[in-house]
Amino acid sequence: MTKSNGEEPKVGGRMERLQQGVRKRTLLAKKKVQNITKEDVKSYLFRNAFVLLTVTAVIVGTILGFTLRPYKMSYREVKYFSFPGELLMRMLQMLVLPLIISSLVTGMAALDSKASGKMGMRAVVYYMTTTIIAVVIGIVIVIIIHPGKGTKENMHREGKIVQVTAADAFLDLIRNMFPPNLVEACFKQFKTNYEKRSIKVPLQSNETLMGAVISNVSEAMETLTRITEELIPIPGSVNGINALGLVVFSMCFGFVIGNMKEQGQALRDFFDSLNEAIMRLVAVIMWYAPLGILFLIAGKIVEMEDMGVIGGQLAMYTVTVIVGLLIHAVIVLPLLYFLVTRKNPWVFIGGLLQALITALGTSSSSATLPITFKCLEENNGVDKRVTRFVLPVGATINMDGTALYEALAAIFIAQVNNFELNFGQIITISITATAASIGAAGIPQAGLVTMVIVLTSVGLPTDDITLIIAVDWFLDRLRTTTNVLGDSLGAGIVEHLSRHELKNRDAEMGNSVIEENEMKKSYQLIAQENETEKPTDSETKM
Ligand code: 7O9
Repeated sequence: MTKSNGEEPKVGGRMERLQQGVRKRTLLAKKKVQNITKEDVKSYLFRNAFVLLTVTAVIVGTILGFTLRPYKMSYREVKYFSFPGELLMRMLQMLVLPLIISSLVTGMAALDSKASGKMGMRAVVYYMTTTIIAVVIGIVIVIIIHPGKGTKENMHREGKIVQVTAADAFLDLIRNMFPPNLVEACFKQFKTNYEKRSIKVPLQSNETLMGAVISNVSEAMETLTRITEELIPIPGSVNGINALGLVVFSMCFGFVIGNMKEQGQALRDFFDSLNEAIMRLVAVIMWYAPLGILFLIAGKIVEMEDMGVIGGQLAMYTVTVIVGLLIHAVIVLPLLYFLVTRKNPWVFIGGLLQALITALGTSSSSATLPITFKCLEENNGVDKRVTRFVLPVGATINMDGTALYEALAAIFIAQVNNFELNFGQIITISITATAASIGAAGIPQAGLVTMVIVLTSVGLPTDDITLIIAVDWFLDRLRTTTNVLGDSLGAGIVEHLSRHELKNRDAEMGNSVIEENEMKKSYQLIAQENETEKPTDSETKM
């Protein structure tokens, strides 16, 4: 600053007042630090009660599980024991359906087409980037560590594999995007089934008989009577929410009522209110979550098979997956968040702790969705218009952990088979793994099915999936946690990138969530200041 205050009295005065304000706030903060009262500690504990309780639940659950293991409970007893955990799953899943519909409809309706288009583009670019990075990490890690030493003779096998046709799975995915019956879409997915049919090969025309191909009569007779067996695709369905169909419908519906001016107001209010009500129910369920998580984890530990079956290669494979997921979740995603927003990713992740632990306990990112919403909106203050729009879509199509896992598993299976993969095949695996993670929610009975598709794409034996099923339940939990983290950081990043559009929209509508929060904060501050000291002359003039 070269100019003196005297030259620009107006600006200087304003600056001074601003600095005074800042000084006063720092003083206030310092005072607070100096005398931490019992109330302060209490309120801190209360605010963090959920997180503390949840972390305790994980620890207690693990200890309880390992203490009960030696008693060798029967299957029935284990099921009774994990009952409180089962209840948590049911409660969470109960909320998913109304939650995704109401949040997507209001999320879309709250934005004009330009803003939602831009936000959608950003989200999709984020999803693609992180998924591709995840796949690359998976491939690089499995090639470096090389857990499959080229024998599978004495490896434990478990489970059975269904064969699927990639083309039919893909068509099912597209079909599921357009459910013919919305009510049915809430609990069923379309799935192509197969039926064996014996069919006589019909003779096309006289030409065949007389043609050069069939030269004598006996051969012609044989052709006439030949019966072939053919697998015929027939329409069928499996139980489970058709997330893709509901997401597509809700987005279109929200978009339409967003453009309906006054006529759409009733619907907008309805879905807004529905969303609010569901979030209140989530708050209630969150109190039960630690207990449920405790029993989910303890139950799983009691239930799991002896670790004896996990031989050298499978143990190495497990370690490889853990390392890959850790690199993605602890280094890549936080770094990406930092690079884009320039904010501390660990503060953000700290706010998500409960969602991450719930993901670990439930091994389902869709069941965790209600908690993810709550954590992002309340602990991290992410704008509701962003979470409502980005989180359901992320839960449906953005699965970094799954993509990393599928690519890594495919190459592991190639390694145990001594199957040399060339560069082209590795690229094929990356593409199919990415596609599988995006489409998983739309493919009936995904999970193993997508794995089969990835393996078939490069001609690997699908039966070898049975080699890795023994550890899948455990790795699934870690994948799910990575998926939830990816979705949540995505919401933070998209909010940061869309902050200008959101602000502009606020200025138009005057109903901002951010502004509301900021207003509340400044009111609180003013109230505090008034409490602690009487305003000085210079302040009253302001
Ligand atoms: C993992 F948006 C929602 F909430 F409605 C929604 C509902 C259902 C979103 C997704 C789904 C869904 O069916 N998802 C799904 C995910 C279906 C099959 C497989 C998977 C992959 O699951 C992950 C994995 O196994 O790697 C993981 N368990 O993120 O939940």
